[in-house]
Amino acid sequence: MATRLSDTSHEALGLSGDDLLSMYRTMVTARLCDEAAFRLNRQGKAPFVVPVSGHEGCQVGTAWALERGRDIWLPYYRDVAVVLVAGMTPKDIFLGLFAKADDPSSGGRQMPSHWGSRRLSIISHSSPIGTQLPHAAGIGYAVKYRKEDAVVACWFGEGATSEGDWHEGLNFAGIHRLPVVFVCENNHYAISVAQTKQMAVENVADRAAGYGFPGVIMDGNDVLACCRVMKEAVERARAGEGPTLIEAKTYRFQPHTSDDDDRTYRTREEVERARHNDPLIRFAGYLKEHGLIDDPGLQAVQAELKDEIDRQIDEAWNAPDPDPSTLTRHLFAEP
Ligand SMILES: Cc1ncc(C[n+]2csc(CCOP(=O)(O)OP(=O)(O)O)c2C)c(N)n1
Ligand SMILES: [Mg+2]
Repeated sequence: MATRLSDTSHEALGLSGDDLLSMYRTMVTARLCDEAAFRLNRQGKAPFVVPVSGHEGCQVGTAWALERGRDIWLPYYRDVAVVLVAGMTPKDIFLGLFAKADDPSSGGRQMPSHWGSRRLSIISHSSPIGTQLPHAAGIGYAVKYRKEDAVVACWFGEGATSEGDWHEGLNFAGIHRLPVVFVCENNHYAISVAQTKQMAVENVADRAAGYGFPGVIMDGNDVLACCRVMKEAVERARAGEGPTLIEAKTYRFQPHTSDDDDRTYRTREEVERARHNDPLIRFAGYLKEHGLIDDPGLQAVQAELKDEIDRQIDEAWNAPDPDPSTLTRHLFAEP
């Protein structure tokens, strides 16, 4: 597909030029974290990497519509850019990757990419796919019951929508008109299983009708389109009008994880074609078109962020490991 500029204007979304540059920087940060994590994996320093590359547009676009300190975030393992918007730093991400004592998600106990932070209202998820959906519905129920001022957002892949948990979560949210936004990042694969082998419908969003609330499809590589759709869904939730299911059509550029060989189930030509629709390149085009940055400016952002991320990675690498005497903490009652 040809590179195409966003047809959603930032002015219409209430976003300033500075907001756009921050969004772009967050997307670049996520991409650079991926590249660094893969390098560290090949050096034997990072055991298991879950890449984000390709999903930065839909992750930053949707997460940007939430408010830190007010809303509740239930990301899944691929959501590096979502947790950056929620307030995690690259250092936090690499503390988790290296299983260090100060890993905010679990003190080095969970697998990498199982994000969690009480301080940032990020709810930790389990490895079984789709378990965060009933959690999101339950938290949405609590928010509504206690008349709290929060919207709950829950991200997942299209593969998760084959799980019973997914359907139960949406059904419950629809019945009780809960303030939850369900965000599907549809990259058309669940590891090696193509979408056509996962479901007999073309759009995940069509399934929302079965639960009595709207489903919206969006171009997941257009960060501003994602932001617009998410803002509308968040407003609906805040106004007490119930949940929305939104579906971002996107693509992952890397294998499923550092343990996957994607050459066994998709052609290099397919991946190359998808790269022509890279959300970073498209957003850079939008920024240039609006006079917010030029090519040297883009290169400077890239270089500055790379230095900063490398510095934070060094800090994370040199941080202390968990104390072995705490091995059984959170598992057994302690005297
Ligand atoms: C219940 C369950 N079944 C299988 C797995 C193995 N598994 C891990 S990730 C994954 C693919 C999920 O695909 P999708 O939801 O589309 O997200 P994506 O990784 O494509 O972003 C699978 C099958 C699992 N973790 N849990
Ligand atoms: Mg998928």
